[in-house]
Amino acid sequence: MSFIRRFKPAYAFYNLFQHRRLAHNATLYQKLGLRKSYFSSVSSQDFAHLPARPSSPGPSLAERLVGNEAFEALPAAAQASLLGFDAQGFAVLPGFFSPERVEAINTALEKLVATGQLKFRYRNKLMLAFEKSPLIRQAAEDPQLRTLLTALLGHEARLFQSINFLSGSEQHTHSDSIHMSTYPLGGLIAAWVALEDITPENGPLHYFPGSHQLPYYLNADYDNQGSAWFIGAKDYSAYEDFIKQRVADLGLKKQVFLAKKGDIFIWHANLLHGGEPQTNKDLTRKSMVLHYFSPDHICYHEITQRPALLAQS
Ligand SMILES: O=C(O)CCC(=O)C(=O)O
Repeated sequence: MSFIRRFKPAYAFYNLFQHRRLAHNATLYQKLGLRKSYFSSVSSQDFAHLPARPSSPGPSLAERLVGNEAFEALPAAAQASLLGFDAQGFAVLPGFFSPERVEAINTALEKLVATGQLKFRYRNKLMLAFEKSPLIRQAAEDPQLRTLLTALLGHEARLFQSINFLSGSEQHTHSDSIHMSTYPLGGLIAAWVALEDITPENGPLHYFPGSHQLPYYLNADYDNQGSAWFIGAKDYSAYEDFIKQRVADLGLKKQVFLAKKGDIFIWHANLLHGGEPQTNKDLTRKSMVLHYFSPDHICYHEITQRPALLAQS
């Protein structure tokens, strides 16, 4: 990584002009007695002296779900999957979005791409489509979905980011917590929506059931903490190699999600997951990942040690 991209004050300078989108963290810093400005660099190192988790766990998952209208309206299979979230680190909601809704999302997205309003970044990612399409925002903020995510998270689930794919992500196994971390840990949840049927050829999502119970592997775990002035110098591949080795050492068993159009796969902040290779490049792999943060948590990007900017409303 280039010298300037590692230089923390360069990020802080940019963030100086982002007060509206960063002020939420400043309030939480104050509560924790951290001497930090809203624009300052932040990473897990800043919280090393604090307890990793809240002392009182709150109501159980079953207490948060059962009796909840959004939960009671679901078929038994989806309910059972949600009730297994704490143990498995994921849940599946089969056919949660209707074919019509999925088609409307695909059409809105195609238009955004065709008109140049949305461009591919980081190879094949279409970021933050919901900021440009009210229809996609409505889907991402679907009240029933958000209620369920809030119950799983145990905190309000507020939409932070969306990523649309038209081809397989082919991302190596990782936990979202290396990219989007929180203090206390675990204040993030993701929903992955199949926008078409997914087959073994078009790069399905993979995941490791129960892996969310592993430690949160952060910068210090692969020796990438950097210094007061610079973020860590290691390439992202060093993190991927570290995770690959953990998966092998622990003998974790991978599963692949062959989704049907409209299915939703929800994952925990620390579930190891990624995208399988797309073996048939003639196919599309349409999907949308939605990340939600709890506003009660400090949200930041661990690798780049930047505070997370709230989505535009
Ligand atoms: O959609 C995929 O293949 C994986 C996406 C992913 O890993 C992520 O967004 O964190």
